[in-house]
Amino acid sequence: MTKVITYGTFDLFHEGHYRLLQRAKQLGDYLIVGVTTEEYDQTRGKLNVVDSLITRIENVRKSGFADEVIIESSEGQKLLDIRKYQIDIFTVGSDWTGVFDYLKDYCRVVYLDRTKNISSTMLRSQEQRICRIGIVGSGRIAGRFVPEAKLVSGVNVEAVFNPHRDSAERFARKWETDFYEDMESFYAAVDAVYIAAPHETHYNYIRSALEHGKHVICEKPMVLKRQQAEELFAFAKERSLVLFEGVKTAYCPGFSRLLGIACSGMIGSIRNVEACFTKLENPQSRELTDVRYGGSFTELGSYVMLPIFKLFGSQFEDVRFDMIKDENGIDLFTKAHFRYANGMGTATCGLGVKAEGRLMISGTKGYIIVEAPWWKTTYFEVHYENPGEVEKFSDRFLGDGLRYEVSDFLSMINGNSKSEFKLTRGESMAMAEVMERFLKEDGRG
Ligand code: C2G
Repeated sequence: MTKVITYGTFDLFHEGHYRLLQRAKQLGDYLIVGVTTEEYDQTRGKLNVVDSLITRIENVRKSGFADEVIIESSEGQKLLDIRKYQIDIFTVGSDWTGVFDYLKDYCRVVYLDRTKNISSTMLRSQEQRICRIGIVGSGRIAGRFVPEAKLVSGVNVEAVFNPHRDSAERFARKWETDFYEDMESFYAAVDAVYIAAPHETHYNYIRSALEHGKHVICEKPMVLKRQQAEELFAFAKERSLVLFEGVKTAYCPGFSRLLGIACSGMIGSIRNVEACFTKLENPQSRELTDVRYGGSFTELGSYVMLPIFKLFGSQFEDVRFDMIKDENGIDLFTKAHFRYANGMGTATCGLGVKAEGRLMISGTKGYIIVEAPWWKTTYFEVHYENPGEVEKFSDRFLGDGLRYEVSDFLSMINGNSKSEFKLTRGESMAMAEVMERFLKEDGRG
């Protein structure tokens, strides 16, 4: 008897799950299905799981393919199960290709093609929509989005769009999605879009996506003019569509906790915030060759402005810029000095000068120091006048961190806008205004 095993969350049971189990069963005579517990999903960073474990087990049973259902509650259990149940074949969808090759020493490993077009669940009780997300752009950032979105239950990365067909086709083949070079057919296939295209194309893509009734999450900087941000947010609101700016730090749990502690009064009244983020880029990169939209501040400014706006608000009294430029006039190292009624902020970023990537929040009773990579907030310390008195905090930041914004995007699409506070429209508009003032002062306005 050939024994087969597979594992999954099987949340919002849909045809992708059904077809996986159907083909898994065909691989042998006896199929064991491991269903993940809530705790294990938490540990491995699978977000937005809607159904309870019991419901998910029931839905697997109802499919009729499982001879036995077990629960998967920890990392490493797969190997134990393969020995315990004397498994001949381990199988899982092809979105995991390579990840479980280590099991080849113990049984055959088969990756079954994942099902591409998932639009709704097969739940007898109610029709749950699976949010079909399309990606605009097929570059480096788009590539980071797919594996992260896969770990958010209830979304399916359906398609990629790029006017350059070969780039879209290559991306689609790698990430097992559909691809489109034509905008209309792309929009027809999705419910929401993630825009990961060059900065200067964002406005037009957001506008057209909203006109087609699609929710939008756009990479930072969303737009480079305040008026554009105001117009797009108003248009989205008018159409009851979600539009938000993807500054991933804003959505990660550790950063939310940091803000909570900073505003709790532990360090007194906040008077100074200094954020620094540098990343030495290849001088031939787009960021360091595009004299119109390139440079450090358009690339990294959103990150280093974020903590200042979150802690002081976006109604700054004044902002001044200092920058180091290369021979083409591209800013290699830029500081934005913000003046508030009762405080000051310094946002420092650089693609051509290396500095310590640190976030420091200074108050009247103490200060908080967050070492690099503070933008993936995992650890920070609260210090006081007494150097011996230090409080330490740590949090998890899973994978590339985009899953948190995808999870909040989905929950906002599903109507609970509790995530709106993480990066408000007002803050995004203020960021667009600062970008606009920077470009104007830099003679690129
Ligand atoms: N699947 C598929 N097509 C989809 C979606 C999912 O074939 N459109 C497959 C997945 O590849 C997986 C199974 O269906 O083999 C269950 O998918 P999920 O519930 O999303 O589980 P997953 O997070 O992929 O976890 O230890 C758990 C395993 O790592 C699988």
